[in-house]
Amino acid sequence: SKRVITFGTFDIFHVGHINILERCASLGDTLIVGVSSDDLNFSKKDRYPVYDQESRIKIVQSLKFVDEVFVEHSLEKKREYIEFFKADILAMGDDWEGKFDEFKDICEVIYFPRTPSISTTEIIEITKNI
Ligand code: C2G
Repeated sequence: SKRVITFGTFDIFHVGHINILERCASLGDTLIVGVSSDDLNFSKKDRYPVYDQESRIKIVQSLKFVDEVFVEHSLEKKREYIEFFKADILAMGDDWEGKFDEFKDICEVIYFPRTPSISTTEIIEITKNI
């Protein structure tokens, strides 16, 4: 049975997030999702997510095609997470194309095309101007 792992912030959850998680789930039998912590986001983007990690985790956990959820505390721990959760496949959106190829020695690495014209950043920009 195949185990798939993916990572993301999943802030202001939208259909692009559903699409990628659905595609990830279709690759195997078990889908494990690393939801990035509030602090990881702050260190990466210099702002906290709109929804805190507890809420983002609750949303992702409640999806029928997601089996396990954990907090991703550091980008540098990806290899540890893949090994700890015994993932056979790492799948991500293609905004990360090539970025995780270094893990091809321990799992299959797959990039899916992003859902066009929807993003958390765009939702924030649009709602600012209402
Ligand atoms: N995504 C997508 N289509 C969109 C928007 C997002 O397919 N229109 C995908 C991204 O490619 C990613 C996942 O949804 O695979 C989560 O996206 P983000 O929440 O933006 O995650 P990110 O901040 O890139 O966090 O370790 C990596 C980080 O945790 C990734």
